[in-house]
Parts: sequence; C-alpha cells; structure tokens
Amino acid sequence: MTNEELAKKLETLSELLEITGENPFKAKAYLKAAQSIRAIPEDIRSLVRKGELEALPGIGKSISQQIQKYVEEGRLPLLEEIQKKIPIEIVELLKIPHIGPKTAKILFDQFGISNISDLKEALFTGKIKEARGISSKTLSKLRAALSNKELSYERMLLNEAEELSYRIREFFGKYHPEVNLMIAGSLRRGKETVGDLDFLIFGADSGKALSHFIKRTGNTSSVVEGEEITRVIDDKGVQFDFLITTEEKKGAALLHLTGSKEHNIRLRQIAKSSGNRLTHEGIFLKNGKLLTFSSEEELYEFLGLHYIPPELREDWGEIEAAKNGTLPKLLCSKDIKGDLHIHSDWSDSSASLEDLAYIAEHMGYEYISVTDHAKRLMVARGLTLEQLKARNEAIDEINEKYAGKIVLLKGIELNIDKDGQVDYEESVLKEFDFCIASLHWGLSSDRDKITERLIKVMQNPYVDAIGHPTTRLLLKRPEADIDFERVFEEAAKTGTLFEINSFPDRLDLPPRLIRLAKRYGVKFIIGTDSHSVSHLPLIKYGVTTARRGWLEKSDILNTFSLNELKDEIKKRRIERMKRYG
Ligand code: DGT
Ligand code: CA
Ligand code: CA
Ligand code: ZN
Repeated sequence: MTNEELAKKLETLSELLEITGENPFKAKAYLKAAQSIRAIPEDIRSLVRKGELEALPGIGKSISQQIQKYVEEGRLPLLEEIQKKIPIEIVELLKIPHIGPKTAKILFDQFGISNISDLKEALFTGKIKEARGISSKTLSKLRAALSNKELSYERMLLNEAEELSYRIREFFGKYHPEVNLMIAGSLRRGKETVGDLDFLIFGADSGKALSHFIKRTGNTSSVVEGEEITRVIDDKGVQFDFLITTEEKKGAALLHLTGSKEHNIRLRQIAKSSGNRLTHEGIFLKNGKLLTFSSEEELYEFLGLHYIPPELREDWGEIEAAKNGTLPKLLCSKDIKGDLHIHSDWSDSSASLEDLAYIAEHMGYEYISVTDHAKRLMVARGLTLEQLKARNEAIDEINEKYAGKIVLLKGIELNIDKDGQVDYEESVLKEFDFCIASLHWGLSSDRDKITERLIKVMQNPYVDAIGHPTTRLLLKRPEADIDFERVFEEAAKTGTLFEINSFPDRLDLPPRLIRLAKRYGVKFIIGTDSHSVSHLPLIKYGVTTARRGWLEKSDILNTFSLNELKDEIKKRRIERMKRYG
C-alpha cells in the first residue's frame, strides 16, 4: 500500500459521495484528505502507527478512523457502505466532459448506467432519447464528446501516462533486467494527452519477458497485431503496444514508434525521393539490401537532416528547419531559475511559506514567486488587504531567514473581472513584485467579450503576466473562445508575459498558441500553479510544453537571474505606464 493508492481510494470515495449527493461537505473533506496524503513525504502507515494521523491538515477524527482501517485491514468501511447503493465504477463517468456528479446520478437512477460502455451504447442506439434533468443539448454534446478521440476520456494526462510507464519499467527492471525497454509514442513526444503507451523492447529473451508481463497483467486481452507489435490491454482498458527489436535496429525502430505518424510519413517520402525505403527496421536500399541504425541520430544524418528532438516531431515545420539547420535550441529543465506561479497556505494551498522556501532551495532555484489568490476568488480563500499585509510581512521574515539561499517574491494571482479590471487598486498592486492575472469566471461568454477583457487587463501597468490563458482543462473543458491573434498583437505592445501553466490538466498555453504568440514577439513564463509542495516538480511538464512550442531559453523570463528578471518586470511596467497610465 502506498500513499498514492490510499489517496486515489479517498478521491473515489469523495466522488461517490458527490454523486449520491447526500453530504457535500463530507465529499469535500475526503478530497482534502486525499490531497493532504499526497503531499506528505512520510509513509502513511508509519503515521498511523505513531498515532499522528490527525496532525495532518484536513484529517479529522472520522476520516482518520477510515484510514486506520484501511492501513490495518485494507478496507474503507464507508466505501463499502456506499457501494451497496451505487457501483464504484460509476466514477469513470466523471472523466467524460459534460458529466458532473448530478448527471452521473441521473444516468444511474433513470437508466441504470454506471460505466462508459453502457453509456455509449445507450446514447448511440437511441435507448436514451431524453432524460429528466439532462438537456437535449447536453445529450448531443455527450454524443460528440464520446465520438471525439482527441477530447475523449480514452486518453490519459501526460503525468498519468508517465507514472504508468514507470511501473512498466519497474516490472521489467525487477524481473527481466537483461531486457531493454524504451519509451516511444506520444509520451516520448511529450504530448499533453496520451492515447496508449508504446514501448520498444530488445535484448535476450525479450519475447519471454513480454509473455511474463502479459500473464502478470492478469485479466488482459492481448492481441498480436501484424508481426511486430504486441498489444496488451489491461483491466482498466489501458493499452500498451510493444515492438520487439534488436540492438542494431533500435534506432530505426525508436524513430518509427515515436512518430508522430505525420512526421514519419515525411521521413519516408524523403527516403523514397532517393529511391530508398524507410521502415521500422531501417533503410532498404534500391538493391534490396537493409541498412540498420542503432541510433536515431545516424538515421537522421543519413536522411540529410539535423537531429530533431521528439517534442518537435509533428510535421509542424521541423523537417524544413532540420534541412536548413534552423531548428531552435530548445529550452531545458536546468535553465529554469525559479517557479513563478505558486500558492501558499495563505490562500488555498497546503504549503507554508517555509515549506516552499525549503523545497525551492533544494530544487536549486534562485527565486520563486508566491502568487496567492486575490480577494475575489472566495472559493480559493482569496486574500483581503489585511491578510495580504500580514502575508507580505511573513514573506519578508522568510527572506531574512533564507538570505543567500532563496528569494520569495511577493506575488499575487489576480482575477480578471467582466470589464477587464482586477481585485485591487494600483496603490495596492505596486507593492507586488509579480502579478499574474487569470480568467476564473465568465469563461463561456462570447469571443469578443473575453478577448476585450484580456486586452483591457493587459493595459494595467501592474499586470505582468496572464495565467493559464485559455482556461482549458484537458479532457474536461475546452479552451475559452478567445481571439488570440488580437490578444498577442496587443501583448507585444503591452509587454505582457504569457504563462505556460505546468499543471498536467492545464498545460496552458497549448503549443500551437505558444508558437503563435512567439511569432508576435510575446515572451513567456513557466509556472506550476502549485497548491502543495508535491506539485513543484510538475514544472517539467511546463518545460516539455514550452519545448513543443519551439521555445528557447531566451523566450522564457524565469530562466533569467533574479536581477535580470526584476529589471525586465520593471521595464515592462514603466512602458505600460507611459502608454496607458
Ligand atoms: P496516441 O497514442 O494517440 O497518443 O499517439 P501516438 O503518436 O503514440 O500514436 P500511436 O500509439 O497510434 O502510434 C505510435 C507511433 O507509431 C506513431 O506515433 C507513429 C507510428 N505509426 C502508427 N501508425 C502509423 C502509420 O500508419 N504510418 C506510420 N508511418 N507510422 C505509424
Ligand atoms: Ca501511443
Ligand atoms: Ca500505440
Ligand atoms: Zn489559477
């Protein structure tokens, strides 16, 4: 049993409580407990043993009793009780866009639907024509969502796919250390969502190791497709593709299985134009002879191209750039000198300022910016003026204590209201080192309105950056309808920075818009939007997303040293004051 497993169970419990709708506070309490358990480094079992459970934030008496039972007997009594009323699998439905707890309950009560395949069947065979409490508009949105592969629940978030891949790695590492495993597919390209996991395997007894894996995965249907790919589907419906190759062919195999398909097609055309044939085995020359490649680098070289990093392999112009030698020199994780979007326990995070300072220093950062929620976001415990004053003083104290080790910038995450105004007046704003402004409501108003709100807020001298600009939630909520051409054109004038939010369900800006923004001359920051210290490492997904947007170190302001960053922020504020002040 791990903390993560327990946290997942508590989350499921919270979702079930939401669906049954009996006690919304209880549902929230279990969610909070799950987050709390995820955030602590110690093993939950040892906390139970020491009787220290209730010292954790968000864990009271009744939750702690449940956890204790789980640690001791492997069961959550409350979960067992609820399961008598409603099947646990129903939480799957919540992954589908447009389905919240209420809709899930209606689907169950009226049609007995508790899983995705029943829902699909009912929607597409006309079993559900109308439902009391679900509009026909929602029903047609559901049909659309269930037929859209990119949006659908069938994909995983990047971090989920990565964690899953680690478990597969562990399995082979533990039982079959002689077998080599390489990750390919969209996961290797760092795509925001991943459909299935693709692996290369090679080395002695690869076939045997794979059979072992299939057996271990238990309840699986495994299909051997063609001659090369072995496809395994686990009991949750997650698909794993394995391509068995050899040491000397692994370069071509990795290139093939990493894709994207569009990128591969272009490479094949290039090979073909000189009369050769590129496959997952290598290059077949005109005379039928096979040239093998043990690395991708050699293969690109043979094709007359510079090496193309996986994140760029989408046929978005990288082939031309690799021919001309104009590929970008992509940003790296180690270029990041600080995280600029972090919440503390002064608003809705579980992390204290001191925790943040400590971890940030150990991550090798030079600075971080604590951007708590501003006043108007009540649900997230937005800060009043008095609280702000106290928080800023607390930051001063931490900065003194950690002098020479890490600097905490006084930040804020402002809310952009209906008219493009923010929570505080300029006399308050000027006290902040760094202001992010984000859209948190009114997301479905029409295109011109939202666009105007953004344009207006960017003219505020103290708004340094726009946070999670499209407001999308991956697999859940689409991008808001915004005219980004206009927004970026304006941002180039106002000098407003755009965030690349690293939280795995956001990854916002998306790569396509990053590239658009860069074309207008916009600069960026990367933030995690951390609500717990355990979120700080998520920065890597922001870096990956920036790389997929072709960004270089100089495009991103949190690669700058503290002094350079402060100068840059100041310069941009002064420029805005001159123009709009
Ligand atoms: P996903 O799984 O939907 O997130 O996206 P991918 O890119 O991982 O796609 P997947 O798993 O269907 O295929 C893995 C790679 O295999 C893909 O990126 C390129 C290669 N591949 C798949 N189908 C084709 C094809 O029809 N032609 C070529 N040239 N390559 C293909
Ligand atoms: Ca895949
Ligand atoms: Ca695949
Ligand atoms: Zn936010």
